[in-house]
Amino acid sequence: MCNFVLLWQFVFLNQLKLNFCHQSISCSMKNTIVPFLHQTCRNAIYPRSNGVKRFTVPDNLVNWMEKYTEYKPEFYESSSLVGAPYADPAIDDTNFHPIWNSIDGKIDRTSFHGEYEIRDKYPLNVAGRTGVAGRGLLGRWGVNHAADPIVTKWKRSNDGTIVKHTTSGRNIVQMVAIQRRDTLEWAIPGGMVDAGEKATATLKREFIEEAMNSNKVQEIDRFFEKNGTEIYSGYVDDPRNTDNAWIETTAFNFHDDTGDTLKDIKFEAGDDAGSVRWLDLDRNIELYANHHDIVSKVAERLNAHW
Ligand code: RP5
Repeated sequence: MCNFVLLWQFVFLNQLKLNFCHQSISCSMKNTIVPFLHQTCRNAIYPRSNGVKRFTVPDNLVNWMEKYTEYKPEFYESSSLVGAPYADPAIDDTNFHPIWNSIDGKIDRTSFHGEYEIRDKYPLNVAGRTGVAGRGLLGRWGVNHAADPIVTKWKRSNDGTIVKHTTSGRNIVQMVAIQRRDTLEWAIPGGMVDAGEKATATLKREFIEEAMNSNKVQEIDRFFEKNGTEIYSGYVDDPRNTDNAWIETTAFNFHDDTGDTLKDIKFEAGDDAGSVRWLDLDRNIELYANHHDIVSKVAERLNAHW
């Protein structure tokens, strides 16, 4: 099954490369491809960096294959990473011997987009230039794996009937969204995969930590076990990405079709979340990073309003 999914992804991504080669970033000698142009991690001040300005990267120079001789991005690495248990050592640390593009002990350094290049010791972002070198706020050099649980139910009126959208006539689906404390944007309640952890375990752990504050854990455990469907695995256009460190996620949809399982669960903002709420899905919602594109796949899967 797993091999089948990987084969399908390979065929699908290569098909995208053929169909949308003007938009996709086929980075190189190595066989990496991200089927969209990253935006959020370009041409701005790097988050929480005290003003580190990203080097300007025009659309046509995102691709590493394009020559950009003037390109001299600032190197930035947050001091919060020094000695942090979730972080790699500095790239020059004599005890640091990463095995790139591999499962390196407990750390998954593989990319969903194929083999990435290592240039002068540094892994190169699979989606191209970002305007900042180093790893910024991200703990791992290269791929930083995350997991995103998209918990959904149908919007219902007080008498229990499903609410349809007045224009599209389709059922409205709602997801549990959190408001991130760092950017105040609404987001999927996802988080980073810990060393040695499976992404499927991260989905549940992060959802409980961020949206439930640990109530009704057993109910959510059972719900997650029975209802998960993978809807996306790949690059996240996260504002923290750099030339040498980036986020890739595995996103699952957990849908409560009858609404019975989730109705008794009280959602409460945990750890990194300022607030939590049911959010109606619609193409006009604004979400963190490229979560908008990721949740659009849920609406499509459920044939819901978008
Ligand atoms: C996004 O950041 C991922 O999609 C995931 O939702 C999140 C993980 O980072 P933290 O919430 O742990 O900061 O790129």
